Amino acid sequence: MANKKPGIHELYTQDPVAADHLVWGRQTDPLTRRGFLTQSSLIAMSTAVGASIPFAHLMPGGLIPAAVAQSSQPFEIPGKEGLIILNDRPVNAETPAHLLDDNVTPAKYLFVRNNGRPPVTSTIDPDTWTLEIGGESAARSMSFTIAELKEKFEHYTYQLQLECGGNGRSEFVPPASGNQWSVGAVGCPSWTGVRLKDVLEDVGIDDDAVYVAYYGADTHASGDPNKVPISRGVPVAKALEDETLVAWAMNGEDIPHMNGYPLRLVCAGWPGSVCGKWLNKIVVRNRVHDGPKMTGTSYRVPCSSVAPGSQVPEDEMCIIESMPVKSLITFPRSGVEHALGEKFAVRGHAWAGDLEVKKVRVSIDFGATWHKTKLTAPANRLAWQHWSTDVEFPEAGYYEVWARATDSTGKAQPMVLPGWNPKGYLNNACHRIAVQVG
Ligand SMILES: Nc1nc2c(c(=O)[nH]1)N[C@H]1C(S)=C(S)[C@@H](COP(=O)(O)O)O[C@H]1N2
Ligand SMILES: [Mo]
Repeated sequence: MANKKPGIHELYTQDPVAADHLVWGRQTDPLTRRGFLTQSSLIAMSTAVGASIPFAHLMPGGLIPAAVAQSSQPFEIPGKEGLIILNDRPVNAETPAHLLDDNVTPAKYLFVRNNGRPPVTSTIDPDTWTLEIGGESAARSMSFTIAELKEKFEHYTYQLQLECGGNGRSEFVPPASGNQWSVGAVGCPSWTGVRLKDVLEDVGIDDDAVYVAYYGADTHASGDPNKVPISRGVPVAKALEDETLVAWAMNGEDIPHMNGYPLRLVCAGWPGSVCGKWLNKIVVRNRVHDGPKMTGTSYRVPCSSVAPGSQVPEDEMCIIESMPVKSLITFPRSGVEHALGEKFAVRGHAWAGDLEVKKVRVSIDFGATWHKTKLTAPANRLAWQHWSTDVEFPEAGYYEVWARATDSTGKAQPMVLPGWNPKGYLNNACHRIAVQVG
């Protein structure tokens, strides 16, 4: 991680003073905030705006060029639209809640969470791409081309939700390092592929198998070819569920490059990090997998709750399994104006990790009273569900609409922040939108 170079945006959101120092070459004058771009940062800045900057010598220190700041888009991600880019090295981008309104998330609106450098598009050939199966508890080593997977095993299509374990991280206090996701590191496209269980049955797995893990073709952010950016896994039982897919298609088309083209694992309901992108290897392990991002504080939370800001010993951290119950308000967008007396239609989705959502309720009085909504059944297991209702406001003024889902075991979302944890995972607090009624 030490060698990882953050982009301009990440630098400025995380530590503006240090960013100034880095980009502007020296500490800027605190009064005038005027500094001097070094030659190399001038080049970086020009690259970011896509042109030379004639008056660069007059730019106040610490200024993020408006072309970059106003759009909050340092660059475009091919095939994506309207995403908020949180980091450009590696690329991490989330979807504003109102763009997640579709029941099946379109490719252009699926968030991107990269831990390293994706394989370069020109090096990816779906015809020669192979998936290797191995590991100490695989009965043998085998390798399949995508054509062989398609030919040998039955195809399945499921709508499966994907949510980053760190979704909602930006709200934790004290703050947790990492991408400052708001609510949009989630989506629920439809995936087509073969069942991992069918592939593993064909290869054969030994009785001592404990975990099934993935490797992908992306490389470490530091550029070190000997380092793996991420390799995570799940216990055998989760890997062998009907809905765990080795997928080559999303919404009936090739998977977008940034989401794992040409092959990815989709193992829904758990942190998105178990769904290996650019999938080229599966290992069946005789122990809990120990790849990068499986250990330490990565995708782990204190086994029992701790005071915010605590130091938690490693052996008291537990691997995150099923994600907690959660919901989103996807219509209307926050900040909307509404005429008093007219019905106010509100809707969104809800999901609950391995479980189903039993009910979603909404409140317009900061959680004092709750109203029922109409909730649909999931398209299939591990797909998000849709809820909708009409709300009436008693008088003009500022309101917030809060949504709160309850899972099939009766557990509801917390209205505010759930348990603090060192890396800021599992924030399933109620989503809320602002409404001006006039
Ligand atoms: N090979 C590989 N797989 C990966 C990752 C990665 O960086 N490399 N990121 C993981 C994480 S942390 C998440 S949340 C999901 C994100 O999937 P998406 O980018 O398609 O939305 O992919 C997972 N699979
Ligand atoms: Mo993630």
